Amino acid sequence: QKANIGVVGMAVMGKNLALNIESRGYTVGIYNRTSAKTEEVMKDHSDKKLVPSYSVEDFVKSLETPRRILIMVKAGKATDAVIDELLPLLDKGDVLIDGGNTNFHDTIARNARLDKSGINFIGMGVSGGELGALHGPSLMPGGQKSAYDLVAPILEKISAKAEDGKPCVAYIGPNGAGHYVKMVHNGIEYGDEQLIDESYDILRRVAGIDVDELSNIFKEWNKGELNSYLIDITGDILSRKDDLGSGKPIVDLILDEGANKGTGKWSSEDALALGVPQSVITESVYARFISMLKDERVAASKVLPKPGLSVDFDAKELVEKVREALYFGKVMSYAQGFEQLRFASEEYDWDLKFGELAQIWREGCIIRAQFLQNITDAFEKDPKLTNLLLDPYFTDIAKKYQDSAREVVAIATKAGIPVPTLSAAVSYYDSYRTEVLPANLLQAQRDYFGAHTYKRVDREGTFHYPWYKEQ
Ligand code: NBP
Repeated sequence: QKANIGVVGMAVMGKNLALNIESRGYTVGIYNRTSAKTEEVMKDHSDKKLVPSYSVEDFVKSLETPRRILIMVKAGKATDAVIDELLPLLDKGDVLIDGGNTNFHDTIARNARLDKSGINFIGMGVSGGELGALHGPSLMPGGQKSAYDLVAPILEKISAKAEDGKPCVAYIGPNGAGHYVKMVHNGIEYGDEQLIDESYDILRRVAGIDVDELSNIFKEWNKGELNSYLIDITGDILSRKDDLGSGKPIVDLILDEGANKGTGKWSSEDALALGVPQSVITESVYARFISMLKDERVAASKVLPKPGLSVDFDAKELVEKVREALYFGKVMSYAQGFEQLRFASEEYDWDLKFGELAQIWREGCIIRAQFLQNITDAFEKDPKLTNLLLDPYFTDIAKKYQDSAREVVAIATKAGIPVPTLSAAVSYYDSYRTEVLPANLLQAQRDYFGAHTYKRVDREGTFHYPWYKEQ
């Protein structure tokens, strides 16, 4: 019997996705460059409908046509190596799916290149880590719509299901759209994490709340409007003690150097390329970068003076204010993320369905959260909504929580606790709601030193001021 679909790459993600697909009643062909990995999978899962191959030729022969092949290898050169090996063996109409964390520019180029040979290429964002891959990830596939239709039944079965039973997968758009949306998802994930980390830092270092109590606070927050996977795991993390036996909270023994694999940075890079403000996510990328300068920070901590201001607050009230500030920050971050998606949809001609994107993030992925439903609702009410903040639900959050956000940023700033994303959120809100920004002075400066010209508020046209003429 031929396999219904093949998976290349038997590292953790490929193996778990293959097992997930098999568990939904499909026969799955599997292949890995290093045969030992395939053998190991077969040894551990001999009872499953898996068809192992130990050469690319046999793998391609093992699949029913049109062939559907999911590539789950390290993004970059490995993906190209796999495509180059497969390509001569494929037929027109076959579908390749790249489920790696691939840069969307690469996906656009691969889609165009393969399209010339009649091979369909889907770039698919996969979120939810290894457990998501096994039990139900959130999937963001982009490429030829006809190719998506060939794989949709499988993807719908293996994806996570939201509370209303809807699968967390949808056709995102042509060529690189799926990987782009996954990239912005990851950027939003960076923002969410940093906003939570700053909230923890303020409550711990300014309010002096201990780790056990902080765990309870996050668990409590998770019962309300902040309900989300990341708040949930934060409550759990803060309750955990050293697994090596010191009795200390594990968080106190983990080195404060925030690593990254690049997707948050890509998201910021493209926001810059598109000219769209995305300061909360970008500050979260910078926060990781500055955390990596551990030796410099340790040295500077001994030299650079602390602030000399006193801070006045009620600890109990501060907890609630930080909760409100965190939610405010999250709303600003998503407003920026969706604005970036709107700009990208226009620039790359993708026709993204914003409400649907929030819908498929409701389960399976790292940013899954109750409040995504509010985003879906907002775009369902008004598919042309320019900024989430203009939807009444989000305008109301801003109205209710902006003062807490301001106070928390002020307290943290006075106390010398860095709050790059919370303060970026407040600044973004204030910039976005300001009718006249000081860009009038900026335009004057540019015109002064570079004759760059400016527009006037009272008449049409382009003007240059005689700056060097005495008045
Ligand atoms: P890795 O990213 O660690 O990649 C290992 C796989 O790539 C192995 O199967 C390896 O084969 C194969 N490979 C390499 Br490396 N170079 C190759 C080449 N030149 N030709 C053929 N195969 C090659 O695996 P992973 O952690 O399972 O992730 C797979 C993809 O999924 C990545 O793009 C990752 O970014 C993405 N992703 C990961 C997560 C997660 O939570 N880990 C979540 C979402 C997406 P070998 O055994 O022969 O070395």
